[in-house]
Amino acid sequence: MGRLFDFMLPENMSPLTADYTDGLFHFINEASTIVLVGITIALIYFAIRYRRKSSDDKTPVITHNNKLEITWSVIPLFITLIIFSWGYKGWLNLKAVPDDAYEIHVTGFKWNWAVSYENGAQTLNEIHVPQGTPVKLVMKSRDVLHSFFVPDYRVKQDVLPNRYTYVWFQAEEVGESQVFCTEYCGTSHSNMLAKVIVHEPDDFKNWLEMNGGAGGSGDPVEAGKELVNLNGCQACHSVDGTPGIGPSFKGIWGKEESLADGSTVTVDENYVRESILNPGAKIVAGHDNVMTPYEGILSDEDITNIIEYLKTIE
Ligand code: HEC
Ligand SMILES: [Cu+2]
Repeated sequence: MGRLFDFMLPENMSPLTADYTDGLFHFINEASTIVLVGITIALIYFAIRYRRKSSDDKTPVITHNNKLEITWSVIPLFITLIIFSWGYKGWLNLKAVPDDAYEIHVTGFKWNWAVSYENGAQTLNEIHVPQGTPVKLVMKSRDVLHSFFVPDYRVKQDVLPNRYTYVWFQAEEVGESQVFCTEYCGTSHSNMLAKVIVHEPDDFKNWLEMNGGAGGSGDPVEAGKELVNLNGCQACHSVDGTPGIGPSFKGIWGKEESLADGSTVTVDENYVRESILNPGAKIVAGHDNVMTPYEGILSDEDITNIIEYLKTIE
């Protein structure tokens, strides 16, 4: 059923988490509208009824009115208590993850969302979930504070380094919902976007099986390319020469790179390795030190594969 303020909300795609929030949202807005209309009518009525009618009209001295003052204190107190207990119940509901929830791990980092599934499947900026199933996202950050927000599900939660946080939802319809980062986290914060992609449960199983088990093609260039895609390097590095937050990978191999301290360095295996594991060690001129170190995230073999891939980007 339509309500007055429906136009302010995106469609509710996860009633189990959204219903409390929406109910309270509508209550606050509708109650405020009633109060606004009531006050406006009273204001106009009093202005006309008690306007100055002749030059010797005198305003009587009124000190106070106990009944009136108690009334206008107690009624708002009750309204506030209703809003508080409603909000508190909704918050408890968001914190109480159903026992049978399906778990997916999400890592936020500048400026991507990396996602991993029970069988080792990985995606970047896409969270694949089964329809009609409670899903729990276990989240952490690799660098600064981020915040995970899906308006369609009415869930939002800070994502922190060195600590796990979580959200849950149950998407009832097959389709896609937008994810935003809602904690300012640097230059490309507004591009830190992802999609939740909802599959029918059987389709989800198939999708998971097809994507499980890390890439077995055995080709280092292909493996390197996949690593670059899955690790979000492209949020900052283009492969076609387009300038970005970081230098483009196009033609990078073997070139003389100018550094911020005025020196130069040849882009070779060791320089790339250091740039990935400890990006702050040598800063490329014209760029800021904003790359999050991949120490502990990419293995030696991963880096070797990435290097083989970089060599091919001409
Ligand atoms: C948050 C943005 C960001 C992400 C994500 C990122 N980088 Fe960087 N990267 C930079 C910036 C900025 C620089 C230049 C400043 C510096 O030297 O640290 C840089 C420098 C580099 C360099 C040196 C480039 C040169 O021309 O000298 C390499 C190599 C590199 N990054 C590789 C990677 C790889 C591989 C990934 C993914 C695994 C990655 N980066 C992810 C921002 C990023
Ligand atoms: Cu962010």
